[in-house]
Amino acid sequence: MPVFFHPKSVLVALAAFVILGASGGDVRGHDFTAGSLIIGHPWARATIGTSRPGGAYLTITNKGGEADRLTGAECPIAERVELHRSSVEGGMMRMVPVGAIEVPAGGKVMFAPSGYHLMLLGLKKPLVAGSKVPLTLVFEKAGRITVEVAVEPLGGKGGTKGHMGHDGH
Ligand SMILES: [Cu+2]
Repeated sequence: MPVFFHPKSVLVALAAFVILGASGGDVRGHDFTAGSLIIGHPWARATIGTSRPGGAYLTITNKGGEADRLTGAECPIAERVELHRSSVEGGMMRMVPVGAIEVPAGGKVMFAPSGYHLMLLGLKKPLVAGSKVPLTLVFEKAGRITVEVAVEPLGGKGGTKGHMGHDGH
């Protein structure tokens, strides 16, 4: 007698494998997909206390044929979230609030300590390394996308120099 698998049980086994494969893995690789937008590895640097704002970073990839715009963000542990851009002017790191950030069709926008970032103002509790914080991104077309921001240790990426301009908040 040949061994016989019911086709359905094979499908179920395959589906389980795919789900496990997608959810496993480390925090650094976490991505969130909503429509044609992919939010890649949202992370924030841990804060000491709550007196200074937190900075959150991610990449937005637009696989669609239409441009979209990030117009704002919300975080339950911050009073408000602002979109900022850091730049070096005359040897000084400064940052300016930006109203909206365009994500071109087929393009990618990278947030990093020395460029675009999301500033978490009025923290209600510190950002603790190893924890995850929900963050809702608001897009003009795609609407609201909630992702989980992985909090990384202070100085974990690129040191703390990029955040010196935040002392004035
Ligand atoms: Cu900032």
